[in-house]
Formats: sequence, C-alpha cells, structure tokens
Amino acid sequence: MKPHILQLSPILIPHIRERLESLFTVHRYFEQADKEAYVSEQAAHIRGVVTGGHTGISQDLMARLPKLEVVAVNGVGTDAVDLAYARDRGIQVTATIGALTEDVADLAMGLLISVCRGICSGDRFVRAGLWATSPTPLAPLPLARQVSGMRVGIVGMGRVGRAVAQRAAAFGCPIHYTDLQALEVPYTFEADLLQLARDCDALILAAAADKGEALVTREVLQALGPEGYLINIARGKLVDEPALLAALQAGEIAGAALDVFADEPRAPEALFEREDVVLQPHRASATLQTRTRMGEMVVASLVDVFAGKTPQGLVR
Ligand code: 8YV
Repeated sequence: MKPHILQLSPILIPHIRERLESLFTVHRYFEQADKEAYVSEQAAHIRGVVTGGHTGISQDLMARLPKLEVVAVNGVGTDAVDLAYARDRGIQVTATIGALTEDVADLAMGLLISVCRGICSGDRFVRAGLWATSPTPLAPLPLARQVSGMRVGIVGMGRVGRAVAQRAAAFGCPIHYTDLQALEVPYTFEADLLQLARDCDALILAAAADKGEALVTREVLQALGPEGYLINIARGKLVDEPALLAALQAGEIAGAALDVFADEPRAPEALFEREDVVLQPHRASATLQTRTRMGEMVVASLVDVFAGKTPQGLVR
C-alpha cells in the first residue's frame, strides 16, 4: 500500500506532482473547503506532510496526525514548524537545503538594483506613455542611486547571506555582516545590528526567523538613515512593518525592496502607492530550475524516510 501524505501547499511542477501521485496517496489539504472535516476523515492514515517554508505546519495539525513520520518542507525556512514538538514525537523534518541559495541571492541583488535604480518606476513611466509626452523627457523620474560600491550590510551569513555577499562583492561593494558570531568569511563582522545599519547603505536580510522576533525596528531603520535601503528576502516577520512604513513616510530611509511580508499573501496596502519601494509576492525561489530541484528533494526525502533511511536535508 502506498503511504498516505497530506499536502498543505501546492507544487507547481507537473512532473513532481506526477511523481508524488505515483509514489504516494496524496491528500490535497490546500484544496479543501472544509479542512477540519477533511483532516478528521484522513488523519488516521497520514504518514507524511508536504508543506511550504512559509506555510509550515501548526503543532495542532501535527497533533491530529497520530502516524506522522515526516514533514517535508518544500523550502529552506523551518520557522513555521514547531521543531521541538516534532523532535519529541520523533517526526523527522526535512528542508530543501542548498537548492534555492543561488536564486534567493539573485533576487536579493535584483531587488537592490531595482529599488536603487528605479527600474520598476521607469518601467511604469514608459508603459504609461509618459516618456514621449513629458515636456522634459525623464524629468519626473528622480536620479537614481548608484549600486556599484554601495556599502552592503548583510543580516545572517548562512548559505544565502554568503551567496548575496559574493554577488555584492562582484559589484565592488564593501561587505559587513552580523550573525550570532563572527564566521570564517572575508567580510567585516559587526556584533551589533544597529552599528551594522549605521555602517551600510543597504541592509539585506538573509537571516532565519526561528525566534519569530522583528529584528528591524524603527531604531534600526533610523540607524540605516535617509540614504539607506532595506532589502528583505528572508521572512516578513523580521521587520516591524508599521515601523518600516513610518520610516518611509518620514523619509528616515531612502527605500525598501521586499519579497516577504508578515501576513502573506497580504502586503501592507500603504506600500502600494510608494515609488520608493519594490514589492514581490514571495518569489525568490520561484524559478523552474530551482522549484524542480526543490520538488525532487521533497520526493526523495519522503521516499527515504518511508524506507527507513536518513533523508537528505534532515533538519536537526
Ligand atoms: C518558498 C521559502 O517560496 O524556502 C523558504 O523557506 O519561504 C521559499 O523559498 C516556499 O517554501 C515555497 O513553498
């Protein structure tokens, strides 16, 4: 009999979906109107869960699945999974570690360049027909901020942080970072986030959000200053969003580029009209290549756990 798995969020790659269907009996929780009733009906059989990094799984849902052996996260962040509870129950948690590093770092640079160089504003300007009709061409668009050589501050020097640093270094950017401790990397460590914010022109968030606290407060934003930019490709909850909005409105920072938000899929509407922000719908890992690799890792980790092997990407 095929193991039963509960799928909490969609997988967009057809051949990964087919592979899941061929190996397992897949219960598509995310498609159910009455999720409570659906879980009650299926709970007794479920041995595996597939979920996204942002979606994770509540402790409550895990508690309702008595035969649960594995939670396979189709992502790298495990902040939405109660790891301590899973450990106590002997439930293995896997993540697609390493699969999305390059894409997320690429998007961080893309966001930095977009917000500093006004790429989205320029695009809107041309599409609205304003270029041809404006009496002084380009006058409504302010001069942009040069990216090459900007002082970049990275919060979290893990895989993604390092990949961002490599890219920023190629743009001639001096790089400072903060983490729990100094690491063996050729960049300048700053123990204090406020000092890091003071010392950089662009603060890039690449940290895990396991503690759930907002690191970027109004104080940090004020330290970043009126010439500074905030880039977030990690988790929305790392930023105090009302404080970010207030800092933008008060001109206390120059701009922000965000791929992630505290309450996805909702992004604060007050940001929508602002030309000093660039917004993305949590898409840093959303390339065909990376999502395929992630899907393959999810399938492999389920297969391994059900075969009694240690899965790749096991979160300890
Ligand atoms: C994914 C993520 O978009 O890796 C993560 O933790 O949040 C993202 O890369 C998400 O997991 C897709 O389901």
